[in-house]
Amino acid sequence: MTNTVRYRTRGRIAIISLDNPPVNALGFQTRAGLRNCYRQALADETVDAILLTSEGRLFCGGADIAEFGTDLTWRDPALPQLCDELEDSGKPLIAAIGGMALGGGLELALACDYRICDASARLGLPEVHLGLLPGAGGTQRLPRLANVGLALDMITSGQPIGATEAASSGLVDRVAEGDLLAAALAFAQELLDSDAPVRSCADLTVDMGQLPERYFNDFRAGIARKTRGYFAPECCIQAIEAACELPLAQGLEKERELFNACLDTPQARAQQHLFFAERAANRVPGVDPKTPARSIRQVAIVGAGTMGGGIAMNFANAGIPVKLLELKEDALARGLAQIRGNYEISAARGRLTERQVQERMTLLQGTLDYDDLADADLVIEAVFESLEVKRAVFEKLDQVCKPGAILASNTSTLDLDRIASFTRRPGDVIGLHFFSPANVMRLLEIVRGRQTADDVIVTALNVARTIRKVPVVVGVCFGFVGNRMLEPYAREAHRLLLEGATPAQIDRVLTDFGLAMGPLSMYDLAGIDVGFMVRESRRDAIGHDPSYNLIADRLYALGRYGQKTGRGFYIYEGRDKREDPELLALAQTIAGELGIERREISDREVLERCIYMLINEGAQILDEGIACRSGDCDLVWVNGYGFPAWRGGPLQYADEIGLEPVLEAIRHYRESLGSYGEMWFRPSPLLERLVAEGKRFSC
Ligand code: 3H9
Repeated sequence: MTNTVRYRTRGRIAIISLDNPPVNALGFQTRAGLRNCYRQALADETVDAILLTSEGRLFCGGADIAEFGTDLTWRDPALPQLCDELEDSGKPLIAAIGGMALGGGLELALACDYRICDASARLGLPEVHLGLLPGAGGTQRLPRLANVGLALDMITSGQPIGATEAASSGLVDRVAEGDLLAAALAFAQELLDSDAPVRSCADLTVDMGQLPERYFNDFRAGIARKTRGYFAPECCIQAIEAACELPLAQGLEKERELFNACLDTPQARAQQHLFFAERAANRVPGVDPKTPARSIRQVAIVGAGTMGGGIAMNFANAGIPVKLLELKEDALARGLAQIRGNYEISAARGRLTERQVQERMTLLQGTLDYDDLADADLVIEAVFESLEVKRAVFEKLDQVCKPGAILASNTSTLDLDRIASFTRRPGDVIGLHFFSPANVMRLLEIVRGRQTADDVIVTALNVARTIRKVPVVVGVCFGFVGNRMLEPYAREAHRLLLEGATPAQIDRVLTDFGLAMGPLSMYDLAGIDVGFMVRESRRDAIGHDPSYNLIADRLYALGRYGQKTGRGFYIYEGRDKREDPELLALAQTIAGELGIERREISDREVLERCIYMLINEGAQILDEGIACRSGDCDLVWVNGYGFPAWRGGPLQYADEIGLEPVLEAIRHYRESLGSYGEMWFRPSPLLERLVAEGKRFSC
């Protein structure tokens, strides 16, 4: 017995409880403790049945992810062997599941003879989010106990199901009403009274009769877009196919083979890096996490444009009342209509009921009067990106808002400390930078000003959790983390056009690398006019390079703003886009004007110049302390800019390929690109230091 597993008896029933806070992860010690308790119960003649349950708020969060990559994962008893041993119990073994049963936690339960859960239970196999498949029998037992369709959905999506669905699919035998332990003991007694048999998945086969022809291939095709670039989903499907074709023991062997094929891969490391990075992002150096947060019951948004409306929807979706302020009646009406339109689209797609649409709209109240914001606990400004416009808003907010209200700006580039200085309460001012569309994108950059109070930061982190965003706390600089890293990446994409690459080549190279969208398509979508305005405010920082995004400036002058005008880097017809010969000619003309030699550009050069410059800027940001951890930069780019999660983010990618080749390539371009190279290809001192010390970004 160890202190992470408890053993006790009630009459002739043994109760084994996982007690390994915070999530009862199945590390080596817990597995060993569980096996000892189980063997003790089997050996004890006074015990007729065994309950496997847990202390704490959840049943089990699965294998201990921190053990992956160490020999502890396979130290006896490894989780698959432990599950196999439970399967052969000889005495009725009942899993009593309270709260979450995830991954290896659910696999333990599947190996038991019977399962009972409470009404709030959530059962899932989320290994695919870690670049893995369930490796302790989940792919073999789930389709046998429930059905193939449910197994495919749960295992390839990683999404958990609730108690009702678990019961109706046969995954659990009973849902407890009231106290779980009492119900589980009663269930165990019932089983004993009725001489219920021990059961084994080995006796079950998957019913293939109901499956249409090409079932698995159709399923593959159905998820192909979502799983583009990922390795694990295909392994999940192959393991479930094996469950349909092979006896349990052989299916388990196949599962182990596939699990091992995933375990030690860059993708698994990348996805696990993101798992821990998301959790670490909630810890802000210098801020005590126990600092009491302010309570946020009423929110207000200034500006009912697309961004303001999207931000407002996040709060309405979380059941928090929102006031939406605009200066003019028609702008307010347009903003509210756009929100309603978005909800109606969700309803038409079956994601919301009409009633939910109504409920959310009722939480949104439009106003033209700043005085109506007096009772707001949090006000988020989402107005035009100009310091003067923001000054007017913050001066007004300072007058009308109650003491203790948090005043947030959604600025994406401006100096938050300047914005805070427009008020008499800079400690209450913070940046909450949402990404468009704000009701969809998961990222929230929380910008910590020089004077932002600790409890305001802690509150912002809580707010992010409430509205289901991934928060990353960043410092003040132009563009914070995301847009600052975007700058060199995009600069290279624009410059490569002048040197001889085409938009289609550049976008293809980066989407093949895994980005959701190529940089030039992204600028067409975001608006060439928007990029131009940002550059206008930064001419002092970029003016020394006459080629700096010049092609985009020319497109702006031609009124070619991208998708919204039907022409930008591409020509658009509806959603289709095609290459524009005029753009190619324009690139040639500009190159001629600036004396840039045009040549054939290799795909490798496109990739290295864009991605390595992105990495280099990330390093610089880390060195300046704008981001606290490399994982923070990675979270920003994965959740806000479509960087492939299976690569773990730009800095994790650099760690994976090695920092030395990155540094070498930057030095190479510094020399080979002449004065342009000298201007921009400066290795970050942090990158140089890490290479010299043989270290990586993530410690
Ligand atoms: C698996 O099971 C493989 C098997 O099929 C085969 C094996 C051979 N391990 O998220 P929270 C830590 S793979 C280690 O903030 P919540 C987490 O890092 C596993 N640590 O809590 C954090 O630490 P810190 C499949 C873990 O209440 C703390 O616990 N399972 C694990 O918001 C609190 O976490 C999964 O993928 C773990 N498994 O959410 C489930 N889980 O405080 C992964 C958590 O130092 N876990 N930690 O930052 C989750 O999804 C959520 O943690 C959970 C609780 C929903 C359980």
